[in-house]
Amino acid sequence: MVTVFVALGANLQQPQQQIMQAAQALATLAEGDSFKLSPCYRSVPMGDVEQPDYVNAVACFDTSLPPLELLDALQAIENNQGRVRILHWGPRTLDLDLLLYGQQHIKLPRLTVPHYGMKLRSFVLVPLFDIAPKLILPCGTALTDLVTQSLRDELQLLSPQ
Ligand code: ROI
Repeated sequence: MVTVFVALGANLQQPQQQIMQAAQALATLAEGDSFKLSPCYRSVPMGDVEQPDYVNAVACFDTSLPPLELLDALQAIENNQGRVRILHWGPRTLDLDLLLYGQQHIKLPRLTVPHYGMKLRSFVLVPLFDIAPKLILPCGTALTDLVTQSLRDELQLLSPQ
């Protein structure tokens, strides 16, 4: 069994509802009552594509699924919520990124863990900190050393729906 962290992002078709629906689906992958979901945040889109603001959150749970089976399960949830990817870095109804799989480093054609961009993204680090303030990343960095007030200021905390 490992503890995994998954980033959720959506910016189309009632994004906060997309996140809550995805969280329910993710919870079915969790062992016991291990499932946790951060608050949702509104964030300005990263990248050059003009698109609506995102809603982002992070989930954490224990699972006995191996990495690629977990990835398949995440992609099935994305597809079930009507994900179509028209543009690389473009808008989407739901994006689920596997951030961390225990303390493992994984490099496969389909999957790189830890997620390559996570240490630079306020919309990942801040909700991750909400649910795991004491987390040490596999590279040895303490999450608390990465989460600054200026990162928090980039996000708008949303009320629960
Ligand atoms: N920007 C924000 N704010 N949130 C995301 O989840 C997100 N996801 C992406 C890109 C297009 C990189 N930008 C994003 O995939």
